[in-house]
Amino acid sequence: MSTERTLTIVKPDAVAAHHTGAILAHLEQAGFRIVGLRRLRLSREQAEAFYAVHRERGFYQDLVRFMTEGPVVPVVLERENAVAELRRVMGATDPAKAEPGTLRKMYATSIERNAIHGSDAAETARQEIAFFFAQADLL
Ligand code: FUP
Repeated sequence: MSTERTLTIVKPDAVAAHHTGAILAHLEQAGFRIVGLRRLRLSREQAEAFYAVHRERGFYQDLVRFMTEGPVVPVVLERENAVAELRRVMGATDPAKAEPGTLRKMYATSIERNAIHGSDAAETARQEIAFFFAQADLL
């Protein structure tokens, strides 16, 4: 398995609860290298575009409202098998179904306010990384 990159976002709930540092420390200890990091507040248009795949779903407008309620911390992570490994340490979308020790089990409070995003496939990761970062800023 070769080195791979993926995108995580510390979501507004976890940033507001001061969990950014703990989440990043957990990811570094899990073998991820941080190769890009920003802190920003998404506009409604940006959040709609980022989650466009879900635009027909009933939860879409609530999700957009949540993702724009405060700052987020998008981070590009690198390690072997990064996409699958991030999904594993992040845990299930619904914290009630997440395994003990996963980030969502520890920090999410609902299926919507679930603390952290992780790309779901290599191609999605490439698109999501380009959404937030210029190639030259990934070191
Ligand atoms: P995940 O890849 O685990 O983040 O999950 P999805 O791509 O299925 O969903 C993306 C985001 O939509 C979730 F992180 C939270 C939100 N969501 C809801 O708010 N309600 C749902 O029923 C499903 C997803």
